[in-house]
Amino acid sequence: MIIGILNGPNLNLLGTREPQIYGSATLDDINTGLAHVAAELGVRLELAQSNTEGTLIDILHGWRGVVQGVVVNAGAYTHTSLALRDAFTATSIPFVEVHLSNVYAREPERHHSMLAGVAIGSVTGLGADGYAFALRGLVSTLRRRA
Ligand code: CA2
Repeated sequence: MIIGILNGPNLNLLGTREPQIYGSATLDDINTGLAHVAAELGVRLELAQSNTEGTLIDILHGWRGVVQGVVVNAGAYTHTSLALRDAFTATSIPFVEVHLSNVYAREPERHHSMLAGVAIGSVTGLGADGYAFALRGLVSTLRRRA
């Protein structure tokens, strides 16, 4: 099984600013942790990050028939991008949404997710650990469905 890990805008800068909101782990740290979990679960990972909405959509299109599921932190596009939601539904790739911060404890404009309604589930507010929880939950859901 191959799982895509998709990160959106500004997440390439993790660990450099606002550690009180996003923690001190860099995206590389998160991906290294995920590689250990993937090895334990016996799955392979495809890693991608982009600051551009269209590129995130192109990445998803390219993953059709390649990955069996996606863990996504779409950053601020979570709250705005109908196009990204359409890309998930158009590709039929099952996914789990993850957020480092508890978006529901933040500004109202972060309370709505364009993706949550078509996701398997969401993990929010558990910091970098949330990615590992999302990966475990995604893989176990896909295996149960198979
Ligand atoms: O909590 C999350 O994971 C978010 O997806 C992060 C997004 C934010 O727009 C969402 O509402 C919640 C922002 C990512 C910004 O990343 C930074 C990285 C380094 C320094 C500052 C911000």
